[in-house]
This record gives sequence, structure tokens and C-alpha cells, in this order.
Amino acid sequence: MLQALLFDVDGTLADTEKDGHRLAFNMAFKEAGLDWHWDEALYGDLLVVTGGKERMKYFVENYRPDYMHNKLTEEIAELQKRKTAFYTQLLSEGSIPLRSGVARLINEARAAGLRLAIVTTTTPENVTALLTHTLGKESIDWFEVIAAGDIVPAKKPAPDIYTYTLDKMKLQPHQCLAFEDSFNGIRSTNGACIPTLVTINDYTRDDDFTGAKLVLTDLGEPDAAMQVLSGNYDGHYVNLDGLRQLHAKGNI
Ligand code: XBP
Ligand code: MG
Repeated sequence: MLQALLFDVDGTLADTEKDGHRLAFNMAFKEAGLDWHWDEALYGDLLVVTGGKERMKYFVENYRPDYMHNKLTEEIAELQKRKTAFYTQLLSEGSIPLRSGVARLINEARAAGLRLAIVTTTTPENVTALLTHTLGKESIDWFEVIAAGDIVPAKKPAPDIYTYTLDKMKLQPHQCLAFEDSFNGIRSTNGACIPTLVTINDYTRDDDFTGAKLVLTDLGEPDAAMQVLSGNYDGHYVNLDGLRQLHAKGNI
């Protein structure tokens, strides 16, 4: 029986990377007087690493090796704080909406009494800012668990953040359905043996989604059809009844 929906954030709830996180990183670099500028193409390459702090370290190691120094960890932590401030400010300006079908499915799940969780490598501040500025402040309480950022030792693609969430909710993998958008995300849910539905975005459309039960363009709306890219789903938008039928048949 499907008991819970587990949502990734960046790229899944909202398309936050290109016009959100990326801009915030560049604002923090500029404010710090660094000549680093992550354009859309470079950022796409850097998304191979999840976690902003880890991504900045990967950038220095691979693109600015001359910048390595013994206080780099502390400097990156400071940059991340400022980047998060810029990012949450961008969200407060309402510039990044939820993706198609997300609010509708979350409300269907709430009305049906399903349990909800957020499972992400971004920071808790970023999660509460996105929820507040899209669904309203009270929506933070709709999620029984908000598993975010540094709460686990290893970020996605490690399964840690998902196994942490299952433990907190006292649920088995097969009682849940995860929503992800990326190769890192599907590897994380595969590692936790959680059935997963993927909605792609511009940065992840060519990723390897092996293991996903469904790969879709988005969740769709009654008046805005989604496309099924892999797997079988009968209908032009994803609703709870459809997911429950697939889950009951063991197809997700
Ligand atoms: C996506 C990430 C995050 C963001 C940046 O997380 O990897 O690191 O890119 O956010 P998910 P931070 O898809 O798991 O939601 O700078 O806060 O890490
Ligand atoms: Mg994601």
C-alpha cells in the first residue's frame, strides 16, 4: 500500500538550478571579489557534484587549482552562507515557481492522508524559503520529514539521505514513491531501493535514469499534458489515483 511520497527539491519541485542557485553562486563570488563566473554551460558540468560547498570545492580543484589554499574550506563555507542569502532573496521575489503538477499532486496526497517528506541535498533554509514562497509558510508542516543538506555524511548519489528519511518515518522502501530529476537522484533512490518517478529538466534530460519506474517530462496538469519518456502511465497528467493503481500492480 502506498504510504508516502518523498520529494527531491532542486529540479523536481521547482526548476531552481539555472535561474536560482547558479545566479546566487555568481552573486556571492562577485561580492567576495572572486573572478569566478558560472555560466549556464559550466554550471551544467558542475552539477555532477551535489551540494553547493562540494560543488565549489570541485570547481577549485578542477578549474582553479591555483586557488587551492589551507583556508579554502572555511572560505567556501562563508561563500555558501552568502550564496544561500542571495538564493533565498531570489526566492522571496517569487521568481521561481513550482513545476507543473507539483502543487496539485501534493494537495491530492494531503487530502488522501498520505505522508509527505522532502529529501534533498540543498540546505534546510533553501527548502523552507521555496515552500514559503510557493505554497505558503504553513506548507512546511505538511512534510513529516525535511531531510536536507549536511544532515547525513554523504550527499546524493549516496543513498544516505533517503535511508535516513525511511528510518525517521519508520517506513519500508516499497511503501514509498520518490520523485527525482537527475542521475544523482536516481542513483540515490536506487541505493535505498525506493520506487522512483523522474521528471526531467533541461539540465538532466540526457541523464541515465536506469532504475526509474517512470520518466516523464513533468507531472502535467489537466489542461497541460505531460509526455511519458519511459515506462507506462495511462493519462496525460499524474494524479494520486494513477500512482496508487500503478503501485498496487507493483509497477511503481
Ligand atoms: C540539488 C543540489 C543542491 C543545489 C545547490 O539538490 O545538488 O546542492 O544544487 O544547493 P537536490 P546548496 O536535487 O537534491 O534537491 O548550495 O544549498 O547545496
Ligand atoms: Mg534534484
